[in-house]
Amino acid sequence: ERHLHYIKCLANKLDSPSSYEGAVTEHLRMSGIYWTYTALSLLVSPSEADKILGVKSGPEEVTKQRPSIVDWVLLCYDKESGGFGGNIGHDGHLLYTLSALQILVIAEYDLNKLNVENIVDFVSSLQQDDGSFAGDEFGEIDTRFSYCSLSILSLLSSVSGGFECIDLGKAVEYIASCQNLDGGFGSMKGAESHAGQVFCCVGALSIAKSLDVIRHPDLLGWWLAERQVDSGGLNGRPEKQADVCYSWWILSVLSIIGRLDWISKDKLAGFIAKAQDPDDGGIADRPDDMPDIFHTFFGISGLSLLGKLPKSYRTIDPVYALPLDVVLRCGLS
Ligand code: GRG
Repeated sequence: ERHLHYIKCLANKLDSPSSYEGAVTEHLRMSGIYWTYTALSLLVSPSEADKILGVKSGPEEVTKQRPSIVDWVLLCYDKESGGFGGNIGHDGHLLYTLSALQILVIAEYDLNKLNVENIVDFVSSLQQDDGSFAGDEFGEIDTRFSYCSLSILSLLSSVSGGFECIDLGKAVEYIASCQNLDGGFGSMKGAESHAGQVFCCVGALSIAKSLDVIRHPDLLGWWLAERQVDSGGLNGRPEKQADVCYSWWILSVLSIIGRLDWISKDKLAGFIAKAQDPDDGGIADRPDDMPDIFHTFFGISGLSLLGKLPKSYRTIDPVYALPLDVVLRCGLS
């Protein structure tokens, strides 16, 4: 109930042009909406989530102030690049193209109505000779973008040629080359292992049906399990502070590689519970900090993977970070 209250209040604040929350998240509004919508989708029924946020055509008082979420997402399409931007008028980027598609598939939007060919061209134009992906025309390379590309193409596969437009073998080879001797994966070849990047690499390999290229899955599982610290929380790399968001980045991978029992689930659930705001709802990065929607989403998703939410709630898919029923409806598993 309290998290629902938090999400409703946040949605209203984002509508206010003078709110602090609105100003600091302006550039990544698309992902903010994906986190909000998905978190809400795990707490209430699809129709209630759509009604609360005004996803299709909101309650009258909401539509008067702003377009429905679906219309807003479509307004963020950047014809020039072929991808979606983080806000209206922003350049297309893989990060926001994925968030846009995630919102649209939860909302059951007809993907045939999109400019699918141009989105697919946008993704394939960003693949480099070594199989890696840049996030946009400015060329930053990161395994986050390998994940985004494969997830986008997979979500679009019912209305496109799937992975035909890229060199999938090279994409897999590049991701495999980012695995380190400690078992983890980094943001690029030779970069330090980081739990967020491990999610991107293992998630992408799972989408590519290539989990078999992971060398020493037990070592990877050990590195991930070592991230649990005394408080019960998980950190993203050795000697760093625990943060609720790693509940998602790490649990998703442990779930994908079938080693969810390698950490203490009760201790982690206790850490997430302590990071809740007892008055206003929402979840922070760690106990006694201010809640925000990023940590609220990943905290709720972590609890879902831990099986700590009531049985009647929708569960989250560890690969696509979408409600499982949405992934199944899209024909993906
Ligand atoms: C669909 C869920 C989903 C994701 C899309 C964008 C993306 C793909 C994945 C991001 C993965 C990632 C790199 C997550 C880590 C985010 C984070 C908390 C980074 C903080 O890094 P540092 O170095 O923090 O500031 P530490 O914890 O190492 O001190």
